[in-house]
Amino acid sequence: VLSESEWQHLLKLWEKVEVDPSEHGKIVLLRLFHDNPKTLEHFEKFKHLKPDELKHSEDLKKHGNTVFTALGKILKKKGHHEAELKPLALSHATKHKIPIQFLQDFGSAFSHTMAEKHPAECGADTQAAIKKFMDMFCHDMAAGYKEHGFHG
Ligand code: BLA
Repeated sequence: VLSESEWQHLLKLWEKVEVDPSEHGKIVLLRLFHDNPKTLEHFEKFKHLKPDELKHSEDLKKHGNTVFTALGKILKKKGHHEAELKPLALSHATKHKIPIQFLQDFGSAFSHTMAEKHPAECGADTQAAIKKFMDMFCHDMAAGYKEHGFHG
């Protein structure tokens, strides 16, 4: 459970992210694909692209926007995100089949990117809050996965 001050740190950071969610999403996803190349294999539309094509893909920006819009909606619920997570757990368990480990890898890529891009908004307190938030997200997604019989 996050404290009110931890949520405030995250919401303050998110004001920076919201200026350009597709660019933030793209950078985090490129980092995820670099850190764990297995994650890229789950994307029919990206896995055949050459590194340079991926880097300049408009479609990756579009997906980055999808991811970061969803993440922002979840974050703003400050833990009361059941309604937002339900469809996400369903699609990720039954359609995309994304192991929980990959969600954790996304969390690391997200945290590292934020620390690099927004150092002023990303002190030790905020980094700890990001970790708590992503742990909560992964935990709740895993619970949703189990309901659909996916033990990713
Ligand atoms: C699609 N992922 C989606 C969609 C949303 C998210 C809203 C479209 C709607 C849907 O299919 O449910 C949301 N994706 C997220 C969020 C995160 C994220 C909130 O990455 C991060 C916390 N999904 C993952 C991870 C991978 C992933 C880690 O969470 C990759 C390893 C894959 N998401 C993935 C794929 C699709 C998708 C393959 C379908 C993409 C497409 O073909 O359009």
